[in-house]
Amino acid sequence: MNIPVVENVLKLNDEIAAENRRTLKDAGVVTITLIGSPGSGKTTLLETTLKSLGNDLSVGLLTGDIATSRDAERLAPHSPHVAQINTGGSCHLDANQIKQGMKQLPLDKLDLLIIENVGNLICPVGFDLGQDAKIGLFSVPEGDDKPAKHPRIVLEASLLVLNKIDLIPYVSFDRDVFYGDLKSMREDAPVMELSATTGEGIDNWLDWLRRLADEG
Ligand SMILES: Nc1nc2c(ncn2[C@@H]2O[C@H](COP(=O)(O)OP(=O)(O)OP(=O)(O)O)[C@@H](O)[C@H]2O)c(=O)[nH]1
Ligand SMILES: [Mg+2]
Ligand SMILES: [Zn+2]
Repeated sequence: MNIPVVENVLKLNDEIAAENRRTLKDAGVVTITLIGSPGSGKTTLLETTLKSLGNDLSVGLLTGDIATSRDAERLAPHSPHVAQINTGGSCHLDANQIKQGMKQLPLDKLDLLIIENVGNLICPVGFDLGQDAKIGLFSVPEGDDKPAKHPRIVLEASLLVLNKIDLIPYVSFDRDVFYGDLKSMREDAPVMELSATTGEGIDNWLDWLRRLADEG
């Protein structure tokens, strides 16, 4: 019996991701992917970002979820260029979904494309989408041990964000543990603390985004 076996799903994904990367580069769009656990504050950070950026940059957004368009509905008041991708059960976005999502957006009008991945700190890290930078989002109530438990995002992210710092007085979160683990894995790990709801630290984040968009 000759049973076909797809040996490397990631290989096909990588080919489409490379195609996405070329298309985005040709259109002059810098692309980032936001990766973090469910509820870590990805959409809230994007709401605050869009409100604070004003007309500085033209931003397109693709939001990934297993079901519902709720994240896209939250972002639509702040940008005309928003599309939701429903993965239909899959726990991460793949490059082909991004390729389809990109068709919904006017790439020639965008400076920056932000992809909110499905809330999940594990397999989204392994699926290249064609982005220029991955951002790993941790948040205070998840606990100070999350970098140690998720080394791959720590090693691969262009930037790590610690969100919800307004909650530090109320939960047991030890910065020494958080930073100790991070630095033992990656001495020069780029980390930024902020609160997407109070706005503390948001200026650093906006500067980082603007610099990235300029370089692209
Ligand atoms: N106190 C506090 N709450 C926050 C902060 N950022 C987000 N939240 C709250 O955290 C909850 C989840 O936020 P979302 O932005 O929906 O999280 P998400 O990562 O997009 O979630 P999924 O898309 O479901 O994975 C909401 O109740 C937010 O108001 C923050 O900086 N401080
Ligand atoms: Mg969200
Ligand atoms: Zn997955």
